[in-house]
Amino acid sequence: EAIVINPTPQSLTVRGEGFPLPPVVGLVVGDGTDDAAVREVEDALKAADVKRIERRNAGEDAPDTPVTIWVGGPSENAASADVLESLNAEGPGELGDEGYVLVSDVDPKGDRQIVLAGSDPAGTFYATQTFRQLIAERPGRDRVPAVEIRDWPDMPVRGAIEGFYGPPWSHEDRLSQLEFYGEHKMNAYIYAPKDDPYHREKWREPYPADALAEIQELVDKARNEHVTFTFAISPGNTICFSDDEDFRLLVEKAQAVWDLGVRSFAIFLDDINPNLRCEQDIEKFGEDRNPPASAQAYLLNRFNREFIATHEGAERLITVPTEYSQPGTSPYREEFADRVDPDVIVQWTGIGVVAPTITTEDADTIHDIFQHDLLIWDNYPVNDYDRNRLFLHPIVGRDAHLTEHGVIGLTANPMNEAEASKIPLYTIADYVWNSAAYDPDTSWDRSIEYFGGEAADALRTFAEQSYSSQLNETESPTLSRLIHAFWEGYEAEDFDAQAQELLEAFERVRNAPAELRSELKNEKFLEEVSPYLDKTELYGQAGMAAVKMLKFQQEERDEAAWEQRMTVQQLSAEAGNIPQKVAENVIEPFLQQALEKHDEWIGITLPWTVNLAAHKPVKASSVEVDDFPPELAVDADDSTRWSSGLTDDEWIYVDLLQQYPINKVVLKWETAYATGYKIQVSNDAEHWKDVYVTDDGKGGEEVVYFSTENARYVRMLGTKRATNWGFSLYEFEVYP
Ligand code: LTM
Repeated sequence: EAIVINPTPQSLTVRGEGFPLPPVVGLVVGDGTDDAAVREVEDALKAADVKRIERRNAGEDAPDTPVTIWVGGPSENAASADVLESLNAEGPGELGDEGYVLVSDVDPKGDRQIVLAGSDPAGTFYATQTFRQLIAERPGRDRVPAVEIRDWPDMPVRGAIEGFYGPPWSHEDRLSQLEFYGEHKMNAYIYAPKDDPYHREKWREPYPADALAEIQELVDKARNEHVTFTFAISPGNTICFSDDEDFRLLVEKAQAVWDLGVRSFAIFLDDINPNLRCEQDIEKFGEDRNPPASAQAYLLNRFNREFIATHEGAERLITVPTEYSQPGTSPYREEFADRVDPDVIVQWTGIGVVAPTITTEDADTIHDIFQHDLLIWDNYPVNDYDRNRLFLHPIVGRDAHLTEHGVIGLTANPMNEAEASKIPLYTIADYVWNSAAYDPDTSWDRSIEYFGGEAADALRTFAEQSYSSQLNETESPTLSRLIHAFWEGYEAEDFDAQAQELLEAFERVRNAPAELRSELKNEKFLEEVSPYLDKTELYGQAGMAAVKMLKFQQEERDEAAWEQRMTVQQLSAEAGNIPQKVAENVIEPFLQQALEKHDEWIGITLPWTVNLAAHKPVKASSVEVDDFPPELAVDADDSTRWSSGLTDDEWIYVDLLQQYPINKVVLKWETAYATGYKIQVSNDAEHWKDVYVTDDGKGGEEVVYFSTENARYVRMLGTKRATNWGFSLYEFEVYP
């Protein structure tokens, strides 16, 4: 049984067979041993079914137990050094900050010893996290392996930044995240939710008492997990940078959380209008090379000197400049670099807001420009810019040696879905701790096993349907591969094996949601991803029907194939009503292609007198009068009508429920309405293509022809109004 530890340790040597964990275990702690570390060991032992822990302080007689655990490095527990020596192992002295040694073995006297010794308390805490994973129940393992682990982090700052737009995480989400970070040796959490009003718009206002009470709890939790809680504030849109009163309010806000135990602060300047607004700033900085950068630097330095420097124990100030993602230099960046105090840490997203890759060359370039320590603000797996997607693949595309190029760490900006974020965050914890050993595929497999437990297979199938992003092109890796093989076989008229494999894969997709709902012990996750589960199930079922349809077709069982076809169409339409995206560009195109193959087989040529839009789902940008909903434009009744709103971009679109080759639209409408309009088509209701554009609308009954397009959605868009009345469309007809 392989030893699985996340993040992957820098060095792990197996020293022997190991030994079973007995019901009674001795624990020796020093006066200075980290409390959180001791608590972790005790919890881990209880979880591993140890019935009694005999605890002693260093200096007392060692407990006479079959296995003894020594917790604390040289600065915490002097006794552990002797035990390490008896086990012929070096101490953690050379390993640097947060490093640790974990040795479990039998000493020359035959005593079974386990030493968890950090180079500092955080290191000891991490040793206990590794120990917890080492003894966690695993099939095929009932022993504590005899190992020597010498471990340390690559990146000094490792963690997450709650820096997204949209619904902030709940208090419970945050507490659970902090625990997760501690377990996976991440040491940073930056509190910066864009839609916490007190963080941005209402930055001047103090937090209400209940919010402060929650922050207090988070700060305490973070401390227990060896996570630095950074309190961030984003005043850039409304602050007068040189104003004393504004500065006083900023300090007051910081002081309120300092009093709760916060020791790390960030002032963020991203996504703001950088132009100076107040007269005082214009007068003070207006003549500088780059006034916005100059004003921002003034504020940052003032806070750095008057707050950070005067508060003993405060960490280095963190900021993100307004130009955080651009490729090269600029007057803003140069001014910012020159003026901001050198000890301020500058966050940077990589090149691009969501950077597909972050290379050592990129880091060199940006470090040369900013001349400050860089902390990556990694916009993966954040999904605030695409709220109907999940990003669940492992982190990829970040170079293994960024710390040699001006980077001191990485904080990942996660999804609004906190629990789901843990799947990629697990791999991020792995990458930031031991970048050179990081392997995305194995890290992801471990993440799925860890998160999924007994439902890991179902979770893998589900997560594979949210696997692509700007960092990773491959969506649904298993299905994509099997679909490709299936079509190859289909064209060669020999696809029995491929069809069977694909059918089974779709069956797994169909079953995964129900399995997760019954077996995964994570209600919060199930709630977060509920619509994705629904859609996955529908797509799995539809995929199965599509494969069967083509098999029946091959067997010339026409009626059976037709029945499956109806199922495909029905399920695909149902799935299409769920806006969340699942297996984007994989399952739906497969279904459409399968339908087309069936069309070809049965020789469907659509009668071109059939109005495909009649009674199909329809949407419109607005309904001016309640009695005139868009359905009335597709009800095949020329006397009833949809009535639009009064803007210059009124659209109405119809979903044909599957792709058809279309080339004609008929509009029956008020002559007096729009003189300009366009007809557009789409297959996903997101990316639209113009097929007809005019500035010369006639009104009445207008017949519009265009070259044949395969499309599922068709819309018309009023662009130029003839009157200031609402727009009345009696009928919107679409023909093949
Ligand atoms: O990335 C930065 C520095 N700022 C914002 C984030 O708040 C936001 O979450 C991401 C992703 O949309 N993009 C940004 O520009």
